[in-house]
Amino acid sequence: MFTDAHLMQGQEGTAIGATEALDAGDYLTTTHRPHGHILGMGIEPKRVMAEIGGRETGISGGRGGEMHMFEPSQGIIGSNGIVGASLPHAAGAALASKLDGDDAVAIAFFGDGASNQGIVHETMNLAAVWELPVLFLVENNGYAVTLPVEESSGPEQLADRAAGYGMPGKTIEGQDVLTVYQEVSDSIESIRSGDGPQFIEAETYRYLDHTASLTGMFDYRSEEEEERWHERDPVPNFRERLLDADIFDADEIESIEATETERVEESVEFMEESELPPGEDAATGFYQDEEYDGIYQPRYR
Ligand SMILES: Cc1ncc(C[n+]2csc(CCOP(=O)(O)OP(=O)(O)O)c2C)c(N)n1
Ligand SMILES: [Mg+2]
Repeated sequence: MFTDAHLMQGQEGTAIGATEALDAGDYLTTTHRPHGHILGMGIEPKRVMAEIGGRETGISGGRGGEMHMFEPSQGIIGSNGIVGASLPHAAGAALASKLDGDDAVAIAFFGDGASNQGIVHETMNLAAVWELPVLFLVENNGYAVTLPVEESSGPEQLADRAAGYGMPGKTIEGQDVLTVYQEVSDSIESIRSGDGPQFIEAETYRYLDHTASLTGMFDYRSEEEEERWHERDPVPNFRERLLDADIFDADEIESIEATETERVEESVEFMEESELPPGEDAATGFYQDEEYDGIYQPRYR
């Protein structure tokens, strides 16, 4: 068995910059395109790869696939196949944090397409009214499957909507990991201090098609547009910045890249060698059981 995947190459700057700005104890909810966020939270690549492959060694025991990846002990309360559902889940975590009096912040990732869902507006409004400690971060990659954001959304910038919810909003360059880290850190600091929710629009781009199985099936983006966004590719641009600032030399960068490539290859091998969950155990972990203690922990780990 091999499930399809919503790949996120091109969006690394936003995923890594934003997750790096979170503290231990904070919460994260994400979308159908979650790999960067989950890896950014420190989950081992082999557990993510195994989940994509439906293996028992995956982050959700192979029962969820990429759209149901959870690790509550590390604040990950889920990737999600329902477009827009990451927002109410994050707001719920933020409400719990506020009621408990801890200083945790929740971050909800969502897409430009999701930003037009009814539940998104309802959640942002209520979060503002209740002054919840939550950051709404829309990854505006320009498209919902093939629909351009200009044809789905009214405002010039999605962040312009923040004023209508009664919260601060800003549009940032999502392709530069350091900018994202700085901007998200600033917002989180303000949210943690009790200033209420904020809205960030990160401008980004996905280099591949909506899902792996849809590769090349639709012609909706010009070569010129794709080239323009490749010039803003977060990975080589960050490599250049590290070299320019003498943080690493070329040999060190090469060695880091070789190590990481090997980690990815080992993750694929790990997935291929791992077992599928046993059929008789297929429903385990789906429902609350007697051992439920408020924090859901699958029994099959
Ligand atoms: C409520 C709902 N409607 C429709 C879909 C089908 N669907 C899955 S992803 C997607 C596009 C989402 O676009 P966007 O929010 O911009 O995220 P991106 O794929 O660009 O990361 C759609 C329409 C769904 N999963 N859930
Ligand atoms: Mg999109």
